[in-house]
Amino acid sequence: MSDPTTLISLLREEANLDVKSATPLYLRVQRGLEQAIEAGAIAVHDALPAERELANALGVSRVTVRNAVRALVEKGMLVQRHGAGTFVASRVEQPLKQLTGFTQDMTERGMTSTVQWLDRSIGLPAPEECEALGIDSTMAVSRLYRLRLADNKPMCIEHAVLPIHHLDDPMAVETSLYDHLERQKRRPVRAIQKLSARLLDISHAHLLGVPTGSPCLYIERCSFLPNDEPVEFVRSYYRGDSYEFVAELQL
Ligand code: 16G
Repeated sequence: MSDPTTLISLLREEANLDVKSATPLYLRVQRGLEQAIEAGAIAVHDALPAERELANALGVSRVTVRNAVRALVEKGMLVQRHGAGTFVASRVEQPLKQLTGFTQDMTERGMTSTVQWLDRSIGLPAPEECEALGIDSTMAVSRLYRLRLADNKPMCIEHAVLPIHHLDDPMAVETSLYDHLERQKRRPVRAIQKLSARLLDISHAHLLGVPTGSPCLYIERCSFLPNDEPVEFVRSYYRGDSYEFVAELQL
C-alpha cells in the first residue's frame, strides 16, 4: 500500500507549485503525478487519494486535479473504476521467452486486441529488409503497417515485411498475422529479437496518443520457419509506459 504523505510531498516537489510559471497548473500537477508514479511513490494497482484530498493537500482547485487526472487516464497511466476510484494502471509484462503474437498475448491477458491498418501493400524491399530476410532487392515483399490496440488503448506500431512467397496477399491478413500464417502452415517457430530505447517522432507519438519525444521500446524481430528460412522482419514501437519485457536469467 502506498503512503499518501510521501506521494503528496513528492508531487508538490515535482509539480513545482511554489514557483511562478507560465505552465498551466493542471499540467504541472499532471507532470508531478507522472513523476511520482514513475518514482514508485504510488504503486501499480494502488488507488490515488481522493480528488478533494489531493486538491486540499496541493492547495489547488478540484478542477485542476480533475484535469490532470483525466489527462493521465487518457495516456493510460491511470484507470478510473466507477464508484471505486482512480488507480495506477499496470503495464503489460511480456516474458522474453516464448514466440507469441500480439493477439495471443492480449487474449491470454483477457484483453481485446484490435488493429488499425495504416498500410497493406506489396513492394520492393529496402536494403536492411533484404539483409534481414536473406532476399535480393528484386524479390517483392508484402508490407503490413498497423497500429495495435488492447482494450482500445494504442500499445504499439508495427511494420512487418514478409517475402511474397510467404505472404502473397497482405489483404488476406485480418487481425492476426500469426493465425493467418498458421493456416498457411507458415507459422514461425523461432525468432531473434533486438530491443532498444528510442524517442517517438511526431507521427508515431500521435498514433500512440503520447507527447512527441516520449520514450518507447523499439523492437526488431526476425522470425524463422522450421527450416530456418526467415519469414517476417518486424520493426515495432511499443509505448514505454505500457510495456515491460521480462527475461529470466539462470546461472
Ligand atoms: C508481435 C510480434 C510481431 C508479430 C506479431 C503477430 C513482437 C515484438 N512482435 O507483435 O513480430 O508479427 O506479434 O501478431 O512481439 P498477430 O498474430 O496478432 O498479428
